[in-house]
Amino acid sequence: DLYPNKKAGLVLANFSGGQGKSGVEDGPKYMLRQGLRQDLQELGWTTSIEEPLASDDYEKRKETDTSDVWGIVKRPQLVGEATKQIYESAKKVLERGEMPVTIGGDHSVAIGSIAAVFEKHPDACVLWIDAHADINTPSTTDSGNLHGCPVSFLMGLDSENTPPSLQWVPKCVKPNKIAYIGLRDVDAGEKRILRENHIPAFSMYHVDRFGLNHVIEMALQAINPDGDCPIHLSYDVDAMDPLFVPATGTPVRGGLTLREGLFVAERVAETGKLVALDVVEVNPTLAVHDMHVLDTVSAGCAVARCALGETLL
Ligand code: 6HN
Ligand code: MN
Ligand code: MN
Ligand code: MN
Repeated sequence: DLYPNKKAGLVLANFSGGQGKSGVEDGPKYMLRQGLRQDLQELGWTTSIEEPLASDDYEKRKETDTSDVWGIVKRPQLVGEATKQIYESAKKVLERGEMPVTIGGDHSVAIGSIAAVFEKHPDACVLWIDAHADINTPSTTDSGNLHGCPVSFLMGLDSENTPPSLQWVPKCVKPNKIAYIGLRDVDAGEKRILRENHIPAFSMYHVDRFGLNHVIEMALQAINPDGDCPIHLSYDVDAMDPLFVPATGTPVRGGLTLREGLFVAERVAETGKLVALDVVEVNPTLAVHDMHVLDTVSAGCAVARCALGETLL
């Protein structure tokens, strides 16, 4: 069996402070209401729930956080605290021998989950599935939104400008240990960082040019050439086309189809090396029709089920 112990710890990362729109904090609630926990249990997984953000009202604090007086990035204090809590929860899950499944929330929450995974598995690698590279630094970001920056903190880029509240983040991800698939909206500064660090980055152009199956093989080959490294899959649902995933904060047209999006998760499951999963950026309130909510939430749940082995026969 690919997953011999089949225990997952669902880390509810109901956090929106890495970007400006509210509603993304409700992602976990909607995915659970859609039946995610039961779905995983039907697949044979034992599930536990961690609520790292339950002891504080981060949404309320979001309105009053003024820690951005220190620089251009927004709400570094809030993001630093929330991601630290998520990190502690994911560590607990890993210590129990369970797989952390972190449900966002915006993509800044991956700072916490990935930091925890690298502490347990220093030889891990990251597959980052996204329309965006999320590798802005405090110097390159235009928006100041920290959900556009998690990778740069995890890599220790531009560390002289790391806000104090994020200085706890371990510089754990090396440039040859992360690969991207699905990119189509990458800022100029991010392109330079990707190029200068030789980070394997596959855009929608590469998906069209080579086909998704081959792109996944190239990505895995780049970060995990011997196939023996633990894999952290960080899945931003906006990697998929807004036709299938409309309710997300930074939609970009021309993305993966629903089937392509799920195929990535299935292929990662097939490696037998998945040790952690993030599903982020489901924002139910951005839906214009009820059907948009259902489409988006269902797609997020399907990513989790596929990554945890649903479709493998
Ligand atoms: N996400 N590159 C843009 C920024 O604001 O830095 C967009 C980031 C999107 C982040 O979707 O997780
Ligand atoms: Mn809300
Ligand atoms: Mn994105
Ligand atoms: Mn993202």
